[in-house]
Amino acid sequence: MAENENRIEHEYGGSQIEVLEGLDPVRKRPGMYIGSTGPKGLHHLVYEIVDNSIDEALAGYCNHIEVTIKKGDIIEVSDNGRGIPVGIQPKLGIPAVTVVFTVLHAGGKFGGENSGYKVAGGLHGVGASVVNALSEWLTVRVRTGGDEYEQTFHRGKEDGPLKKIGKAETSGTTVTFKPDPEMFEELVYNYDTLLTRLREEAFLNAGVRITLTDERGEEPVVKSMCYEGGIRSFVDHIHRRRQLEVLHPEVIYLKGQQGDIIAEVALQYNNSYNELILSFANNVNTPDGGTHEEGFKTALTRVFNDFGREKGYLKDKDENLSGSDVREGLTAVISVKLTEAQFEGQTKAKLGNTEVRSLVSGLVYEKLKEFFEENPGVAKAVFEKATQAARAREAAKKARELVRRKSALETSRMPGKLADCREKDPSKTEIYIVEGDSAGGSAKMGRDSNIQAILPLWGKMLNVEKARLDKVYGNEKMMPVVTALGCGIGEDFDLSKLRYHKVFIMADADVDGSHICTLMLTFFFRFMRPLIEEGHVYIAQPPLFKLAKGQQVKYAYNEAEMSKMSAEMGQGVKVSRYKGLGEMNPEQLWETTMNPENRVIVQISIEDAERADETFTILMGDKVEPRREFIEQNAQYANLDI
Ligand code: TSJ
Repeated sequence: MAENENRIEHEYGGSQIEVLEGLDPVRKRPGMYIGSTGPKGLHHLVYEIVDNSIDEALAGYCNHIEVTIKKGDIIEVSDNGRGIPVGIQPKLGIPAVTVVFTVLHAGGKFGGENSGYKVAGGLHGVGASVVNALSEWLTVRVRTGGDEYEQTFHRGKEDGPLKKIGKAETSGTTVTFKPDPEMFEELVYNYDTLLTRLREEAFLNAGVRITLTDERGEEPVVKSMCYEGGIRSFVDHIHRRRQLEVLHPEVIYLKGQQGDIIAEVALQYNNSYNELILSFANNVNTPDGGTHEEGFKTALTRVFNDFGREKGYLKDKDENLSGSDVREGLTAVISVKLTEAQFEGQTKAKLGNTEVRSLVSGLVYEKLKEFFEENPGVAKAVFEKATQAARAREAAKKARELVRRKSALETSRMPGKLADCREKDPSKTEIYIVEGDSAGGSAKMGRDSNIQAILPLWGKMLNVEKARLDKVYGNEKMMPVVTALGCGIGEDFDLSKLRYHKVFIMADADVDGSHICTLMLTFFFRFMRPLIEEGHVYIAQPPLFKLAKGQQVKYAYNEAEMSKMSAEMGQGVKVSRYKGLGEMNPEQLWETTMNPENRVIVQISIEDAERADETFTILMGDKVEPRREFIEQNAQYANLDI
């Protein structure tokens, strides 16, 4: 029997027979183990390896993790921990390190009781063997007990046994791997994606230094991150990056422990109208929240109301502040660490452990109340903010009722500029939201009026950043969008009333156009989030170039495509660049951008919208200098992504 195979006992026909199982299942169904074989899965490989070093750091034996993207998109992860044990694992009779890389789900188990406090673990928590199975080749080097060891693998199978290769002055583990082109659709790593995730890890693990190096260009790009303030620095970072003005100078930090659960909360208020709560369980983001977030929210509302009544901020006649009132302008990071995290929901993005709810709510109630007692100035500022939010909420309710009454009288009239489609079944219809009347005109003439509706936008854009719900109700640019979509906004939002299941934003492929896209996405993100979450929002991609040669006409959507096409078409090809949608005649617009048969569209994910929201905040910020710097740094993003 091969050494790298895993023996699993199965009951079969009353007698026990032994079934051999290696890493083949991983290569047969990679999606089961890493979620996808697209870019997400590719990046997930890195996190799986890094998580092991994070565990070592949490156990208290490692404080530096280096991640390098080498030429050819080869990844190297190195730490200064104790080194993966190289001793023979009694049950399988091979070195523990070999077990880690060749046996499914073996990660961390060999350490027994002394293996330390293991909490890291990605969405799938499957570890090094899965990365090994999905790598064309992988090398592990371990420095421990004064010696250096090495073992190499190809597609999950060892090339030979673990070898001693020399002496070592220090201890640690280095893993180098090349993702297998047979397994992944895309093999190129995105520096920013890795940087964002690793920075998050650095925030969540205070004091651990994480260095990311990109060696693919001419000069290496190095970013080293270490935050002594942990999640406090995280909140501070978010406020700085978004240029938000804070209502109190210090980030409020609360920490508590109960049994083997550790909970940390960092929060600070800013003068915007948005709430941003990021929650993590064992360093894994939980975008759908769960018990830690619930505990936090309940306690926050209770602190405001109890403390507000005690101090007279809330009078007897006043109603209680609502959850959304006390979270307006709040940025919070919640991080819990526990041995047996239960992730729930279809995407495992929600924490389920009930004991966490009471720990977090108790912690926040006690400690935040105490903080407000000791810092009356801060308490006053945040109470004023929450009270104003409550007033705005009342105003929005009135505005909404006004709109409702009006539309009841007018039998919910559609906006005058909407060119509706004939089909009434929303699952078959599309709406194109188009900036500018001239492009709108072409779109109206070029569309398939059976299923495609066109809504031209006009007038001055609503400053989404400064607008609460009540402002949206009176806005002449955004209300037609709200009316045409038919599903309301904010708490009123009802996706079942959506009048078109595909919502396209169509704008010029230039800086202004990308700005419009960003604005619209931000609007949807803030006021109609489920629309994006359920995948109804798309961006139409008009071509950038037209190539003509005699009767032959082709369109290209980027420079590279244009060069390639131009070469293919040979001599005498005339290339023209479209400056805007308005330059296209209706037939061209239909053919290149709106015809479902051959158009190029981009479906917007919640992450895209979140990024737009962040970009937007920076673009609309009051301070001019950082804005220019941001645009310069993100010029590529502005042109390509939106
Ligand atoms: F697993 C892995 F290969 F993916 C990997 C593990 C990759 C990298 C880059 C680092 C590590 C790793 C593992 N770093 N540090 C450790 N530590 C242990 O495995 C270890 C060492 C000693 C003991 C002990 O009880 O003495 C226990 C453990 C779990």
